[in-house]
Amino acid sequence: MSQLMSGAQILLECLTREGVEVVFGYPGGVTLPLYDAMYDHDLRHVLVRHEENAVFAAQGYARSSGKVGVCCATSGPGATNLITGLVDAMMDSIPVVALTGQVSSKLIGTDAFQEADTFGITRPCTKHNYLVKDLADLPRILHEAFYIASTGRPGPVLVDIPKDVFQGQIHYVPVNSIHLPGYKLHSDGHAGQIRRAAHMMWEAKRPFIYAGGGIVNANASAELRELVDILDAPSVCTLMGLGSMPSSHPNFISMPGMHGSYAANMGMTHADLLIALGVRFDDRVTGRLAAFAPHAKVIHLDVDPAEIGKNRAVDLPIVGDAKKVLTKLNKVLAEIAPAESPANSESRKAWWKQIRAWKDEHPLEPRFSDTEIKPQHLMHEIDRISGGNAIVTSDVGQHQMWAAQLIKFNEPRLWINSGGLGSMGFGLPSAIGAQYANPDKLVFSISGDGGFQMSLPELATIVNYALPIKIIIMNNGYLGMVRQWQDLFYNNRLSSVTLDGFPDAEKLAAAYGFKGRTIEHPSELIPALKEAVAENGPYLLNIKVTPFENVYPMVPAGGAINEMVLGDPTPVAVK
Ligand SMILES: Cc1ncc(C[n+]2csc(CCOP(=O)(O)OP(=O)(O)O)c2C)c(N)n1
Repeated sequence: MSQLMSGAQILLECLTREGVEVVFGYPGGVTLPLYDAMYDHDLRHVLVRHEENAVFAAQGYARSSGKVGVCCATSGPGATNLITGLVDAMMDSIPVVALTGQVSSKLIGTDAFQEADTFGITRPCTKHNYLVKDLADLPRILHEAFYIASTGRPGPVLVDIPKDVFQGQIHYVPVNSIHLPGYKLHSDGHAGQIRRAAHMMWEAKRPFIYAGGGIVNANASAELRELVDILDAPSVCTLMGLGSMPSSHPNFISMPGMHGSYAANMGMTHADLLIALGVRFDDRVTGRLAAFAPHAKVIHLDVDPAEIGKNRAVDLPIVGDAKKVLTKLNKVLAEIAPAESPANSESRKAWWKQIRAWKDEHPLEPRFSDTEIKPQHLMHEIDRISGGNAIVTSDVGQHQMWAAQLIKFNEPRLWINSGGLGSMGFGLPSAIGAQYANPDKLVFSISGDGGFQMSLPELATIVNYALPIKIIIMNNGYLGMVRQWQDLFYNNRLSSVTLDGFPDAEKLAAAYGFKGRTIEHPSELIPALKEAVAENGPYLLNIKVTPFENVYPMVPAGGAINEMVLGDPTPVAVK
């Protein structure tokens, strides 16, 4: 028997049916009916301090758990504050459902108080969006939103709900099936192409696996590892894919690209077969596209057909879900495995010898000093204390690149950062979502002194919800990554990159009711990290590091990825 319910109650019922545990949000005038309904409901709502952080927190929840993250904002400024986070989720293919309030239906188009065209504004920055015009459509739309956000190539879906839709009442009839004839999922992969790919993989002399965030999204890490083991091929993971190969795996090389390792970039450049899995040939990885992997045939597996050939022409496309396709591929590879393993062939042996030589020539290593804390030293110690098992969220800048280079991950979904959009302010709120999804895990939030100050108000949220996040500020006194570019490409004319006036961390944390401190000597680093980890609650550790350290290797913008600056200002072009 159907029940008479308000739109707000129906929304909460649909969220419950979708298995939603928590919504990150901020209320306002038009969402009052929703928040009133929440008063009597079990659904947890985390009140953040800015809507942008609601969507970042929802992303942290989604990225660390694989479930859909949910955020909520009021109309007008509440909704527009979500934009950066939505674009961010779109760029990194993160499943998020954003619920926004809208002015009452009859006021739409009248420039009503706090009216913004959320539907129009968010059209290009969501996978799909809806404006609910009729309460009867609300349950269907909500379930479709979750389905679209989480299937195929994941992404953000926004549902804009006018106030009268929240307030209206209807007999609620649960929606049990989804019918979207225009939304086609390509999941299985073409059997012929999979077979052809398997042959190419066995025939290659210098195969190289290039795995990305698509592997994480598809929960296909185990299948990726199996593929790597079958082929005994070297493998890199992009910034978005880190963790999908355990960092300790002998075939794992590191991250490729602008701040990737020498061996990763040289491997890409000299491979004769690039096995691209859930990647999008991002310019930060490829460098100058015309010079990228010039000797390689390319196999490209992606769930989104629009990615095939977008940046790099491919020799063999496979459109499908990475988990399903890799399962089939691994089976075919085993079936057609040559009697004489190619791993023993002279060319494969020579390939591995070369890769190892590149690794040894320029390894990614921490740097140390007796007098100053080197940023790399900091990441090295975080790595040691986390043992590859902690969740590490990062902000954007130099610290992000050093963390990606030097912190190891045993599993996917531990490394959480804004890859595509590169949104400063992401680190702290995404840690909130990640800690919420993983209450028993150790969570480090690493930010620069710049990015931290973009999301600093969330310290209150962290305290309110007793989240024991270890907040690490890599404080170099500068907008470090911008300073680095001004140093290297603008004659060190440092323009508006100095961050004076950073607050006393101990007092700042104390003002919010928890512990914090500042350290600046290398001898303090390990004890301070241990103290932070031992603390029951959150801890704010402000770490003053060498101010003028640059991230290397570095491929200058527009350069080929084998033209790395390896710590010396002169580019080293390697054949
Ligand atoms: C919202 C936003 N604004 C500006 C930038 C451009 N930007 C990229 S890195 C960076 C500097 C970051 O400085 P900080 O947070 O101190 O980190 P560091 O590079 O020193 O590690 C800036 C300004 C950005 N990525 N995001």
